[in-house]
Amino acid sequence: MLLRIDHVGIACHDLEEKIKLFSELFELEVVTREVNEEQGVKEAMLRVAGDSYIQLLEPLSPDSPVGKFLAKRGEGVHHVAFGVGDVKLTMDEIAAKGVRLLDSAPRHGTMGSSIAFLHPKDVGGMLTELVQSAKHK
Ligand code: MC0
Repeated sequence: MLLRIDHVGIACHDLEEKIKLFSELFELEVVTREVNEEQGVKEAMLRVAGDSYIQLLEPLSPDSPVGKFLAKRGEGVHHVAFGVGDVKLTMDEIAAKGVRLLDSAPRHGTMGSSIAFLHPKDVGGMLTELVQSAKHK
């Protein structure tokens, strides 16, 4: 079902500061910077290897998912995203196992991907994202 760890999403207050930290510390290339209004984030993807990334997330507002997370828990790992071949199919397979989906249909994700989130309370406390990359569409 899962093809790879696509990315680890990290919530931060200052995107540029954390881009500097992660790119210098781990010698990572910044592949893209995007604003996703629907998800309420400004973000950057830093390639670790192949199609695996660190995703840095700064909220666009305090009442967005990442804004609320920062207020409650502070900076740190926000979610883990797994690559899948067909996000809709995987959503259906996972829903059939009784796990709550946070999206009823795939949404627009970074780098032209299609994404869906699973409720953290049903996945051992880990906010989980399914990612169908643009090249698998
Ligand atoms: C909340 N909880 C988490 C969590 N956020 N647990 C683990 N990891 C997180 N990130 C826990 C809370 O502590 C709480 O537990 C329970 O889940 C419900 O949280 P809440 O605070 O009552 O509810 P909300 O309103 O903050 O909603 C949380 C929820 C929401 C996960 C449902 O953030 C959501 O729908 N997220 C999916 C969308 C998203 O995160 N988008 C931003 C990344 P207790 O025990 O206190 O009840 S966008 C992205 O990443 C895109 C750009 C991409 O990759 O392409």
